[in-house]
This record gives sequence, structure tokens and C-alpha cells, in this order.
Amino acid sequence: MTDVDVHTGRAYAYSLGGEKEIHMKTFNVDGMSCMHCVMSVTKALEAVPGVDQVVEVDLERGVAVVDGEPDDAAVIEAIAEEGYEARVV
Ligand SMILES: [Cu+2]
Repeated sequence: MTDVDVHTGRAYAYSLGGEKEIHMKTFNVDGMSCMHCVMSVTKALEAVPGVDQVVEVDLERGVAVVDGEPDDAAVIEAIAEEGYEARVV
């Protein structure tokens, strides 16, 4: 179960059965214009150390949500290498 408040951009951590905690991180991504952009950003995010899972990359809202504890700068750099501008929400 995941829950991200899109209005505040705040991500919440849940404990699933007390075994694994999910740490959600949300980034704003500028410059995505089609599904290819979404795929590029998704692949870039999957390659960032500390990203366990890409939860969503939303084209219309320009938002990327990952599960894990990656370094913010590493995420921003990976997305920048694909040609998009990201920032921490
Ligand atoms: Cu595109």
C-alpha cells in the first residue's frame, strides 16, 4: 500500500507486516512530453542506486515517485542525463 499526497508532495512511509518499510520519494520532472519520455525517466530511475522500485512516472503531473532511499542528487542527475529537469518536491 502506498500513498502520496499529490497536493503537498509529501510521501509517507508504511510498514508492511512489520517486515519491509517502504520509503517513497517524489520528484517533480519538467520536460516530459510523451510516453517515450516516461519510459526514459523510468529506466533512468531504475538504474539509480537505492531505488528499489519506480512507483510511478506521471506525464501529466510531471511527477516521479520511487520506493527506496536514493541520493536525491543521484536521481536528479540521472534524470538530467535523459534531458529532463528534476527537483525534490
Ligand atoms: Cu517524449
